[in-house]
Amino acid sequence: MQIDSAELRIIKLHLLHPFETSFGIEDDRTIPILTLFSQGLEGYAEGVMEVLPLYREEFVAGAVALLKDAFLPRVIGADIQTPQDILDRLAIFRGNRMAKAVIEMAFWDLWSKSQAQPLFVTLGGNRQQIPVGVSLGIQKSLQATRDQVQKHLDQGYQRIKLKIKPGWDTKMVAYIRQEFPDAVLTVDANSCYSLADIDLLRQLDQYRLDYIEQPLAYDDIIDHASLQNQLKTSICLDESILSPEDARKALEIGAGRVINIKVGRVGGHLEARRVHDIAQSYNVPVWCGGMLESGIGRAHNIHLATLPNFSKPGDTSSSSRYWAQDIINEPLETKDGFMPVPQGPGIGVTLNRPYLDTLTLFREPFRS
Ligand code: OSB
Ligand code: MG
Repeated sequence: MQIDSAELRIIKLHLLHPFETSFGIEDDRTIPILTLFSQGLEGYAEGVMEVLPLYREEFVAGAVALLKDAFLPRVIGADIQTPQDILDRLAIFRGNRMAKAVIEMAFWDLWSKSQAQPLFVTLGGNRQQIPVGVSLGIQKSLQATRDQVQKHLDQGYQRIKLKIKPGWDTKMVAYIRQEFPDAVLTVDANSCYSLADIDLLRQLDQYRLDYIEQPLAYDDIIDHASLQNQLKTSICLDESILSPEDARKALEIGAGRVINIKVGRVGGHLEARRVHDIAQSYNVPVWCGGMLESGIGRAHNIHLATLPNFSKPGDTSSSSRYWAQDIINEPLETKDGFMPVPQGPGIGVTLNRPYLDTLTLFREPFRS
């Protein structure tokens, strides 16, 4: 397919509730949204990088500069046959996988639409709905945390992930486990501990957590392997895994027993599927992570999570948990702990353009 043109926007969307993690509090998201145009069809994707490099190194202004000055000019006007062609055209540039993913994912949407197939079919998935959990940010009190857990269990969410940070960890987890003896619970540290915290991390072993997500440094696998050897609870890697090679090396040395796959973090659907396959070859389950996406990124995540080794509930919870109004026309809402997979062509959701325009901070068209 010839990529005729593109449009890059940056939008700002306010979160219904501030989201606190060990690296900070987010009140809104600033999201690059890319549309690729070909033969009257449109493919959409969003960037998952944060405004500042608080999660990994990538950040919105850097990604937008790369997309405008380096990545889009290599794709617009080109004849692209497969998603691999996009990766090949960008391969001379190192890293920056979140920025690359924006183009790669928009192409998957376009490509699936050109075949009149939903994205999950093009990707090779075969589920009509996927199991969903919820990621709860750090709350103001133990009571507020308990109320949030209760509310989301009542809504059917199949796993509750609690964000932790130093001073908000073992006591909180002990309390929540005591209040909810049967819930599937996990914690996510977002890299706020080191091996010097081994005593604290070992205490977490007694709460029957399904896994501990990214306890140690964002760029580490060696210390995670050492920690995994000293814990009963599985470690789940998030930030540390940027590529299929990262996944292979981490699993080879035993740095964890679960992987959180974020399609943006690893550079798009093709690379996400490769991470999925490598994990499967090690008998390691994966689940689909989230980055507080709008409906565009959320729909992409849902399609990806139909692949068979996504065997744990993902962070693909209802759009209405995040936004008073989403930028898409279709609802993306869980029912009884499952998210239905959109059945239309491509990602199966359409843009609410008038609303999108009111959120747009920047907009630039690209032609060959
Ligand atoms: O570590 O999984 C994470 C949000 C922003 C940055 C990092 C993470 C998260 C979440 C939220 O946990 C997942 C979601 O609900 O989209
Ligand atoms: Mg995480």
